[in-house]
Amino acid sequence: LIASLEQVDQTYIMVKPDGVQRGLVGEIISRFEKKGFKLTGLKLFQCSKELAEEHYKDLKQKSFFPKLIDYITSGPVVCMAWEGVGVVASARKLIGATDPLQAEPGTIRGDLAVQTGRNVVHGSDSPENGKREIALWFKEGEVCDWTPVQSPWLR
Ligand code: RTP
Repeated sequence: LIASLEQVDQTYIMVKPDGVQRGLVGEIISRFEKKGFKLTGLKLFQCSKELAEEHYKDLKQKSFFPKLIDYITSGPVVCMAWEGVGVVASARKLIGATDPLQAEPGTIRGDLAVQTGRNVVHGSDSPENGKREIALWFKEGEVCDWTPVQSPWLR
């Protein structure tokens, strides 16, 4: 009916171990669903130290890196791939600032988190990193491309 002229992107969203432990998985998934994005990958997963280090390799020199790796590997995470127009930037807005103290109310971190080191969710920071991170966290065949039967207004 209506073809979108905008670029469709993919982003990697992850509920971090604190989000899983606190029972926030459904709430977090719900925010992306309600916004109008399409879920293309989803799994509960205990990640290795090696995978966490690869994911956060750009932060290797930071003083908080060892603490970050301990945090991310401390329990299962929920890995998600989401698709949609402008999904990378839009997801970052829904998530809110890295430091929950700076995150606006209405954002996931603004509503649900208190500390930077326990900020419940991750979202890719560029379309390139979205693709890279989805390939890193999901095996071939785990990401599912499907066509919604309704709602040409959103997708
Ligand atoms: P994310 O990758 O998790 O979506 O976070 P981000 O882009 O908002 O933030 P980034 O600077 O890439 O940092 C990645 C994660 O590292 C932890 N962190 N701890 N000072 C600290 O203790 C500190 N700074 C960052 C956070 O969990 C942050 O989300």
